[in-house]
Amino acid sequence: MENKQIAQIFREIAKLLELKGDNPFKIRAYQKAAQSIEDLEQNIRILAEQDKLTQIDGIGKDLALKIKEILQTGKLDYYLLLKKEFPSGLLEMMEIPTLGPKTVKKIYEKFKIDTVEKLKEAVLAKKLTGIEGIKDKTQENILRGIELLEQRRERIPLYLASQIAESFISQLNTKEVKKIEIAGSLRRRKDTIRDIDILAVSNKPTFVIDKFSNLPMVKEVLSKGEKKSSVIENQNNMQVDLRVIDEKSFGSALMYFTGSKEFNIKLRQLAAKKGFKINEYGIFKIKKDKEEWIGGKTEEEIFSILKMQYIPPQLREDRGEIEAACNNSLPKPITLKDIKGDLHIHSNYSDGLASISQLVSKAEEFGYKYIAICDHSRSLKVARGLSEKDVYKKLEEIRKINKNSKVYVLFGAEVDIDSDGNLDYKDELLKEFDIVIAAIHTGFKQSKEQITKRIISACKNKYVSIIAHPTGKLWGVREPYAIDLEEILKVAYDYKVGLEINCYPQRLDLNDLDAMKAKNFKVKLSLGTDSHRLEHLKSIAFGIDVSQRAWLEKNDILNCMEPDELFKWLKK
Ligand code: DGT
Ligand code: CA
Repeated sequence: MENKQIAQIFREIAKLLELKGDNPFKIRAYQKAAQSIEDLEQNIRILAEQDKLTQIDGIGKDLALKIKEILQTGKLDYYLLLKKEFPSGLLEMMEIPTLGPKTVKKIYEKFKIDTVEKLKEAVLAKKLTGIEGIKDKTQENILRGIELLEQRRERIPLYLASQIAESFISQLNTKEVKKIEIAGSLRRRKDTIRDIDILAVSNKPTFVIDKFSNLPMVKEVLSKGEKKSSVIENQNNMQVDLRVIDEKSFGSALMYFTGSKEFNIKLRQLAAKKGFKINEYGIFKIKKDKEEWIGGKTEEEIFSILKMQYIPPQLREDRGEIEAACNNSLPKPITLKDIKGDLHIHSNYSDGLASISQLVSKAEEFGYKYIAICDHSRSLKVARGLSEKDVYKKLEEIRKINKNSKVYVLFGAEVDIDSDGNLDYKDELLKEFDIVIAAIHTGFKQSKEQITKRIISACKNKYVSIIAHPTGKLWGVREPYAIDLEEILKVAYDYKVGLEINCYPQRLDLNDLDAMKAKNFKVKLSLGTDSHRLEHLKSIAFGIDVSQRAWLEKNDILNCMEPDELFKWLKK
């Protein structure tokens, strides 16, 4: 937790310095330090005690002192003073994706607007006029940005909700608690989560409920009874519910609160047809004038009484899984063991931080047989896209590494599709790569027809193997751009192009439903973490979640192929 708090303070300092119009290098230093601290796998307090803070990437003497001050006193004077210079609402206004710090400052100085709510009112009333740089179009953009921010408050992405849930569970998992499990959409591994549902078994329910309601990360208690409590946590203002359940009913409660609601309704109907009743307390046999409790301790027991296969939580959406479970034909879910490699990684040749050999060592830990290093192409200057010359330099290094590496490195590129549908490298260069993934990084506002056409023309290039993050969605920052997925899937099938399930936690793109569509069009899916740091490789787990929810099996996924098979497929 301390790592997170310190990272958050540094992030806010960076924002406040931006508001002040301070030195960009200083701002960048705070952002970089925040990221490094967030990615640390060790507790920062331990590093501080060993006097090793300056070994962290981006932490110099000054920042090390500031970290020590926070660890020793719980606060940072520099930050508190900086905060006093501006109303607190301005920081929140800066969270609006379309709004830069300069505009926030101008709006504040001219209109005294200092909260997101006041800003929304002003934009809706078209009152935000007379500022240089704010035109009608910008007002529309601000409104769209506010809507994105509101959505961001409503549903939280899976990775953040998981982190929050884990921190609750780790603090509650004491000797008084016999069992504790996550339920709800988080257990189903949906890509966004509204609230977190936790179930526990304990002989001391009041003790557990009290402990939960008083945890340090609880900002507000919404309600508190003997066996149930609802709170708001302080990191993302998420609601977290805890219910203490009788052991005898734990399976049925877990099933009920895992949902989905649609799944529950359908299963209840099926049970009724077979002469049973199910609810959160158990499964009951219906007899003439009474009902008899016959089970509910585990979910397995309930499925078995209903004579059906166990349905993994990821599938419980009423998309045909109940029927399949009755016919013994559920898909066989893939696991990390089935993944033979990661097909979308950035190295320090472009905007990644790790070198190719560091990435290879990390890939060994995952048991991978191959990885594809797909750095950005020429035109994407913000991401340090590679010139032709650098491409060849990279090829040389990869050849050397492959001479004695357990993990085979595929020489790859993430090639930009420009606004007319042309690729950023010429065919003569594209043919050199083992794997080319093509992606859109600009012109998001084009019409559905235009964007679809761009992607289709990339599919038709014979060197393109995969379309990366096909809808461009970036949680809280950008809505998906409009595409005609079915048209793209038809062409992708004809030209033997795979579509990516980008596993980057803010993306998850394609999502479950779109990946399911791809499967129905017999188009292969490719799991890529889009890693820019070593720590990102573990995001493959989120791609596995999407695959499971999409009913994918091993032969639908490119990275479940053995190396030889994959190389053959890539040659088309
Ligand atoms: P969300 O919106 O991300 O929190 O999604 P869930 O699925 O976690 O929904 P939530 O938290 O409202 O409820 C948790 C589970 O409780 C839900 O998946 C199924 C069950 N549940 C809630 N309301 C009902 C209901 O009215 N009928 C039935 N059968 N089940 C319900
Ligand atoms: Ca929920």
